[in-house]
Amino acid sequence: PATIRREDYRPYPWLVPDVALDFDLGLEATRITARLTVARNAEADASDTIRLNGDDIEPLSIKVDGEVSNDWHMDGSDLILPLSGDAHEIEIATAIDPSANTKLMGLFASNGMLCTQCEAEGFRRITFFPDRPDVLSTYRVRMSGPKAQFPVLLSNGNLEAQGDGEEGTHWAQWHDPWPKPSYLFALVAGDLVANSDSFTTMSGREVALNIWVREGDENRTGHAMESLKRSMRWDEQTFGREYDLNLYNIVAVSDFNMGAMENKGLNVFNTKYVLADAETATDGDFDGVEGVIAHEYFHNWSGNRITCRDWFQLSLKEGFTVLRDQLFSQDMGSEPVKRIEDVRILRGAQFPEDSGPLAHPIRPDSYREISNFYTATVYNKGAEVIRMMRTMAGGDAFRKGTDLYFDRHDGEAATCEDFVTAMEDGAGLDLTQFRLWYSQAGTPKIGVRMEHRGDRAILHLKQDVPPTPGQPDKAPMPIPLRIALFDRESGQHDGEQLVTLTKAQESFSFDSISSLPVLSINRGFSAPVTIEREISQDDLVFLAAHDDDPFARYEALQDLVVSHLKAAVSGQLEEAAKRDGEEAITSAFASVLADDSLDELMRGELLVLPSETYLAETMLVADPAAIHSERQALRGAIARALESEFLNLHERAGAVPFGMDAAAKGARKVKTQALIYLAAGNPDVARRRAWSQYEQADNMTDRQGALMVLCGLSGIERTNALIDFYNRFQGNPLVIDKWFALQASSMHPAALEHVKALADHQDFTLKNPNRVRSLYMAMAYSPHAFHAADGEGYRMIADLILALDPINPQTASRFVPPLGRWRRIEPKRSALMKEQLERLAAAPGLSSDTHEQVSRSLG
Ligand code: HT7
Ligand code: ZN
Repeated sequence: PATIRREDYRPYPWLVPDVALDFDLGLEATRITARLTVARNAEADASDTIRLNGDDIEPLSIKVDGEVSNDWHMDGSDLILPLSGDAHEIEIATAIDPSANTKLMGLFASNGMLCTQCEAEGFRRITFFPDRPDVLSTYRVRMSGPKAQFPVLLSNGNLEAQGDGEEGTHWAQWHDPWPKPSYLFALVAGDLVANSDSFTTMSGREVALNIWVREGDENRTGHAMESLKRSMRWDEQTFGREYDLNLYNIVAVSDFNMGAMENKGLNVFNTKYVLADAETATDGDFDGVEGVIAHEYFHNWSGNRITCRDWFQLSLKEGFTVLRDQLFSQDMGSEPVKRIEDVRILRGAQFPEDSGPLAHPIRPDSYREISNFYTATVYNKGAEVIRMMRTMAGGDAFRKGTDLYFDRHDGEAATCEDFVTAMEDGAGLDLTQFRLWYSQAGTPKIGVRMEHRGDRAILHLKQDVPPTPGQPDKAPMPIPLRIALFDRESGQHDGEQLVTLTKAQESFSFDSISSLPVLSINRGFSAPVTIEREISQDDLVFLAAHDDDPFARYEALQDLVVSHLKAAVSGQLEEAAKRDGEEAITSAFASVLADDSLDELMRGELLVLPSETYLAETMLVADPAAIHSERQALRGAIARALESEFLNLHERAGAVPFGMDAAAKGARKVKTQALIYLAAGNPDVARRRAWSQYEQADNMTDRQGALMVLCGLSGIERTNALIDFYNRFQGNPLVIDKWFALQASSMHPAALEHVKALADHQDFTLKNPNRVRSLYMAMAYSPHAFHAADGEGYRMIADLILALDPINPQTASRFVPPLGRWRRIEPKRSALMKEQLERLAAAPGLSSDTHEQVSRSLG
């Protein structure tokens, strides 16, 4: 398809106030009749035709105002109808085969049920329609089908009527009173059971809640239901947002391209984000369920009540909703731990995107396939940008801004600019320069130097926003930095301050400071930037021990490790200096292990070494093998020096009985961290301990942690644990996904061979996105296997892309970005990566999704 540009936006010439859809359901054949009332849009240029989007469908019959029309033509896959009057009724019949829909967009079959995914452009695979988010309609949906096969019939809004039909069929009619764009339409038909509950809203309205799953899975929906109720209450209390229907349905499906979808009143979820119990889900999985349930619920206001004018505004709903789900999870659990986790995701996924060929602003200027723009930049950097507004405004003023935004734009298809203006008006901020965060891509690099003169401390800051594709020159952006100046004698500071760097270079002066302070900067990660500070190892050790901002403390420890590993990888570190560095890091880790003031969840976070991907990101050109071996070597050195401490930690944490409270979760976290270190320092001890942790586990967190460690080691324990795990959980697809992923992402020297064998396993299929991701995404993001020196990992990913592309192009195209890093990898591997991209570019019949990513990656 052609490139679509933000600047070309024009309102649609027609309003479509009402839509009536009639579905005659069948797994192999579903017939759809769509009736649209249309009226001229006075705010758009007049047109004597109407363009209705289609994708892979044909009109079976068309009527205009009740009369059969033959006066239509196709323009590509769009249907063009002449319309002369001011208002008309259009009726179009189409037919589709949901069981053949392997793209999982539009109406598709999954496990014997029918369900839809319409965001972003799936509705046009069901019927011809102005499939764009600024056309808002009320929907009435009637569906009928065989009752035995589809006993449950669901759509958006409220159930108006239902009944039995002829020959074992039944029907249901749904009406959604809230005008919505087509991407929020949903339909589900299947043999499902519900976990039902209710919620009373702040104004006293009773909302029926249902989580629909396949029979047998209902006892694993309790956490999702609790998370939903907590989200509903939290959004009332924190953002003043109340739910607006009397029914909230969630359906879990096992074949899904993403995590979940916020369709009005009928969310569709990947089973991964609904089903959880202690035996089959880790603590991380539980957190994932809570976060995604909250995210989709919060979309009811940030996305559904106020939607996007066009897909360039995607971050309007996604960035804001990610921020809202992050704040919710912070409130439900440990705030600093959640913040560290979110920053780790940003650095692991978004920073590499922002520094590579696929970099784009959070509000892109052009695209060919919108599904390629559901990115960490739009979602996670988008959330950081709104978080910065919150930091600058303060919590109360920020709430005034969001209140005004919700008030002013309720029922509209809005823009990022509308959000920023509401923030200016409601929160009292001047965001003139801040708007650059919406238009400029790239992660700003902030140079930091502290100087002491007389009784003043002077903070010198400079910023550099690197060039990105299509944006060679950047203007300075406002960078809000929370800072504190520590007195090195007392280990105290006089209070945190917010400084906002707005120029390319700026200095900030602080009076009555008697000696050079230790600077704590970007506390709480107040800006999504890279800090390049001139700081000694001693000062980092000081901050790692004393900083009262948990994020900054974590950061000091990370910086200590990153700077050491960067030097080690460059090969320029003398033996003595290397030992000094290892000792400083070891003693910082010893303090973390000994610090009684830390809870175990936080201790667990502090013990996580920076990932290989993040380390590579800090280097202009990375050698993945050197990064891997130096990181492992450092881990081994820490582990050998602190072996008894890690053994004690493993023992102490192992004695904590299972529970879902923070203390028990923390114990599980450090237990596996201890094993990870022991595996690097003393594999024999680790193997024995991991095996006994595996065998004795009464929950998935301990079992998976132990299996993960065993997967990276060789020996009979590894084999036995893998066999046991598979047999124990055979038939539970989400757990078998873990079994695939653990092997594919392991540190085992033969990991690549394991992936090859697993691709031929009877349980492997390209038709299920979760299964594909569990094997190949795990491998593509495991630097060890992916970057095998002979290029075999790259070839395997390219082979996968070619095999998957005709089946599910959206999922296939998501495997291109790891290869797209080629410019930042050492020359030999870089050439091998590029070779695979060129092979893909030359492949005939590549989907537009994959083609766009490949050509941008090479461009
Ligand atoms: N808003 C939802 C996006 C989504 C999606 C996009 C493209 C293809 C399939 C999809 N499934 C869901 C998810 C969310 O952000 O909540
Ligand atoms: Zn979302």
